[in-house]
Amino acid sequence: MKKVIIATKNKGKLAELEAPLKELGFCVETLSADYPEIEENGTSFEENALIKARFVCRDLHCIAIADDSGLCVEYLNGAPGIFSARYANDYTLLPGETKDQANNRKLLDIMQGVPMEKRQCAFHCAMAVVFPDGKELIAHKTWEGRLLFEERGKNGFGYDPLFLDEELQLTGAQMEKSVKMGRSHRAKALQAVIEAFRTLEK
Ligand code: ITT
Repeated sequence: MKKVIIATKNKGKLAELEAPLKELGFCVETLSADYPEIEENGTSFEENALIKARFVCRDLHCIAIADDSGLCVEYLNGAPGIFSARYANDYTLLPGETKDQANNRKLLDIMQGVPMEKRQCAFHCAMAVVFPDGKELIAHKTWEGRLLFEERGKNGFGYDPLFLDEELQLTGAQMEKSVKMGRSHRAKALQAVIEAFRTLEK
């Protein structure tokens, strides 16, 4: 069985990647809680995904899979984009507030007064797989939707409560995980790299 390490410290991502990789027959390992932060100094989702996967592959001598993702809002010229995880770093957390909640609060503040017809947005995910022999696979997929005026739903993570899938009329946080994994940027990118992986093995 092929061993793969998921190079993420984000529990939301991990929850979405671990089960499908196991179902595909991989022996999945995760990073320890005290694993060092990897500096994401790339200028694109692809660069950052490769930085993370290369670092972990070289450090732990194992196939590594990493995802760099974020929400791009058209009205904000693509922000927060690659800075999605750190968007509200300039905000002081309210008592009991998580970083994800602060990011959502900042985005709602910045988008205050912008009407629904100008609130198109898309999740992006670049997924990278790096092999100890130097081979690399990368895929970049998106999930289009609209930014709501308030949070809806309790599932998922990050910007999910604000992201409306217009076809289903549900936010990412109102969907069951299995529904999100049938439609999301991450699910599509994972599928693409797995297909490329299978082709490599033939
Ligand atoms: P790792 O680098 O350890 O994987 P991270 O949280 O720093 O964790 P990113 O730099 O890729 O990861 O930032 C992704 C951010 O984009 C994440 O923190 C969420 O806020 C947001 N995001 C990405 N995918 C999402 C999804 O499916 N639903 C909601 N928010 C998402």
